[in-house]
Amino acid sequence: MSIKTVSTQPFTDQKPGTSGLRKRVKVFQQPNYLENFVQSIFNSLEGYQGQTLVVGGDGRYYNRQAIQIILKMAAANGFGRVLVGQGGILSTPAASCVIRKNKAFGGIILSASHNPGGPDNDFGIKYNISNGGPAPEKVTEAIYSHSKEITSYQILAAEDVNLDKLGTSQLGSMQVEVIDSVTDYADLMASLFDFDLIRKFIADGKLRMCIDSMHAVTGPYAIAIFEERLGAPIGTVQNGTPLEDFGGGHPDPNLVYAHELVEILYGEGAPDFGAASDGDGDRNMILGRKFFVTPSDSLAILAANAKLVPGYGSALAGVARSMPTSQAVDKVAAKLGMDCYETPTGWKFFGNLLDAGKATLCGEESFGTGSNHVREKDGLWAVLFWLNILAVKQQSVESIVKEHWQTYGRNYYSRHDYEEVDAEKANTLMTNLRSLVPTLTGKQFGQYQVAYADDFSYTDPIDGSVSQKQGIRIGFSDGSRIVFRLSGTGTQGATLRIYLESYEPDVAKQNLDPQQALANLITLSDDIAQIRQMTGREKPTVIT
Ligand code: G16
Repeated sequence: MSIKTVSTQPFTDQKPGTSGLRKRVKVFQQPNYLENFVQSIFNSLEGYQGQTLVVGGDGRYYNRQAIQIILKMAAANGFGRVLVGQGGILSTPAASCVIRKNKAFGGIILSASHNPGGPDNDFGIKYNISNGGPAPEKVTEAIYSHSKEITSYQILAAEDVNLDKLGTSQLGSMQVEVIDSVTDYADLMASLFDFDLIRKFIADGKLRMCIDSMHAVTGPYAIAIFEERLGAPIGTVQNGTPLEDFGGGHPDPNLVYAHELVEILYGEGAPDFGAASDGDGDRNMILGRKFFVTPSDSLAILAANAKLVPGYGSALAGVARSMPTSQAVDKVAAKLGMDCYETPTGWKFFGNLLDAGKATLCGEESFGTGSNHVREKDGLWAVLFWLNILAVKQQSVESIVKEHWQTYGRNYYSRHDYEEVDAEKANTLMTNLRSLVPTLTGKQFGQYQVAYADDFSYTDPIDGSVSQKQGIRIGFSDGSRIVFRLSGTGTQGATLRIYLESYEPDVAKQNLDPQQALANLITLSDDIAQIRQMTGREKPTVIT
């Protein structure tokens, strides 16, 4: 087996976004496109010779082909060992778990998360560092710099590796170990949650649930954990076989795309609990019977009840949320006397806080919750956290949430997305807003007075790195907020996100529909940003 050095030319569009490089499959299938990016990752690293790399993905179209290329390039570039999930499958949190458990140098995860899969849809690749978390900005910037200068890559001329058979084989001087995709992760979950209690709760018939894996990566994990280890009836996990095109669906666990689950939980004879995960298993949606838990509330409720869960029984070090996530968890942190950090959007910004022991739980409005057990957000972990709380409290999801609002007040919350907007128009809208920002403080808009307005900038408290222009915040004197930012994960045009939040301490006023409660703010957001005029859209594509 010989190492080939292949001449190549740079592509100009390999700048990683919020979470790695996401493009159409067809873009990745261009000659040298994937190879250039993988070589740029390796070129940006130091000291990996002879070390271990973890590789796996969410099973979407092009996963297997990409893995074969990566294995041969890792061998040619001098890695000592690669651990790859069986069939090329590793959920994002499981990959993080495997990197940490094996003290690997890093990992490459293949996923475009919740974006649809298939030959005409999306693919993605991201690099995770040795703590198991997404590469921080200084690493992704270095990868991007290398991608602009690359002239050649190295690849081993070799047969494909059999990804379906567990065990070890040799690829040049590198060892390839095909590992069980589920066991390490499921063991970690069993070490954090009271599986005996949850199993009994299910066996006693006190909890009927439905878990929707949306034909994406969590199927095998969910079946192993909920049906096999916790004894839930077979069939509890639906859409549990990972498919290359996710069965034609959009594996995004929200009320719009997880409609199959929503219909069950809002239908006749609905079960007590429902949950869905996304393409790569790091997102979650939690439902009670005829009841939706917003991700921001979910984070706050997990934090408030963490003492009930074995893995988190002693005090939490602190909590962290991304800037656009509602301030519900801030209230919990204040009451429990712990620190609460506000970071830019992107799980990578939690890594330093978790490593430094400053935060134990983290979460984002984008259906992501997690803790210091790995360095990625973790969908099934969030489901198990909820099950553990339900089993201890023996209450319904709805009553737990409503009790929480009584204690802490309710943060009404909604995100309005305008997808695939013309990029130039979206950028102009943001530029206009930026120029308005310095003039807004103190201004009155109907019932709302602007208390502050800025373009969010974050200084990492651990390494001092600064991330600017992370979204425009307009805060009002009654605690309401509007945030505007452009998504960093879309693959077509631009996605404009508007995050709306208001605070309601009065229990008598906590039962409104969020769109109704936020109606005035929604109108105001359009007045300030001229969304309809600038985008040419009458309404958002997705409301969550
Ligand atoms: C990724 C990031 C998250 C982020 C989300 C949305 O999630 O890991 O931190 O909140 O994208 O980002 P944006 O608003 O820029 O589109 P995932 O699940 O897509 O990997």
